[in-house]
Amino acid sequence: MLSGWLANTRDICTAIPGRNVTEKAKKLEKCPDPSPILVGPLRVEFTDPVSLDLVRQENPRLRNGGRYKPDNCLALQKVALIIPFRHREEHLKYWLYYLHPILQRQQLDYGVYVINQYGEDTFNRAKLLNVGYTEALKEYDYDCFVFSDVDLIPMDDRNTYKCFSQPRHLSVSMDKFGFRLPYLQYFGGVSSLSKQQYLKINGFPNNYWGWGGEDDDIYNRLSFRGMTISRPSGAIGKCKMIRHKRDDKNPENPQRFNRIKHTRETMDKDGINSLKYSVVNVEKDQLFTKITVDIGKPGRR
Ligand SMILES: [Mn+2]
Repeated sequence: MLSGWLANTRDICTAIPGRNVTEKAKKLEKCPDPSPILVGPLRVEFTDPVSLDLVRQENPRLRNGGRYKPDNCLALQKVALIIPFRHREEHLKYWLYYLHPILQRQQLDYGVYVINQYGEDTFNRAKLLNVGYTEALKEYDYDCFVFSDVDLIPMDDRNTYKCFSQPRHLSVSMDKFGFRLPYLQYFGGVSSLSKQQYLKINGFPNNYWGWGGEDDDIYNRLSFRGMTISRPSGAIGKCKMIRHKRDDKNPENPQRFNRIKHTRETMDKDGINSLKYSVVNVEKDQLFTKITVDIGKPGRR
């Protein structure tokens, strides 16, 4: 009772007229780490369809563009969530349905960026991730980037979608792989890098067209720059993948085996410093910012 009364008194004091908003914002204390409102293991199923309207209704505190920050404490990190995308509307609905409440409980200052590859040429996941990094930074001073496939949903909200002192692999225990890592160097699915970690490796490769290999190239880059992979435990890192058929325009990349042998020579000239693309459209929804981009198509070599 007494502490409640004191808290109220303090609220009244900070509400003295004349104090401006910036001054009030400075008074916010840092959010506790870990967040005290996490619930742990979650039920994740893809049987009942969800609608964007339902997700909007259930997340009334989101600001336009899929932005959120806690209003009673200062978030520890400013996180941009980057989702490479094309023709996966159904998966995106589930992603938004499950992730928005989780990210809010994790008390992050975050924004969701869906990076939609324009046209029907071969898909290029890593290049879309580079675009997401660039476009998100144009909007806000993000210090952390979480790169997530659209079809992966964490099964425990203690798997915090933030950055760590080493690059983080978050999807360590996928149902698709029997809830284990397929191999020790695996860095696919969901990962996070701070701005500093990302720049240290010149971002991601732009020339992996089609399925596979780009995540191993990213792993090579990190290890060649002396970094190691941070991971949650297998229990906390459990996640579910939405079952789907291979996309038509995302065939296995036959060049990937050769490419990942040469990361050391290619990484300094192919990456964020050589990224070229053009923005075709930007859509701002309550649940996301969707940026449609023309990233070209595979060249020779
Ligand atoms: Mn998939």
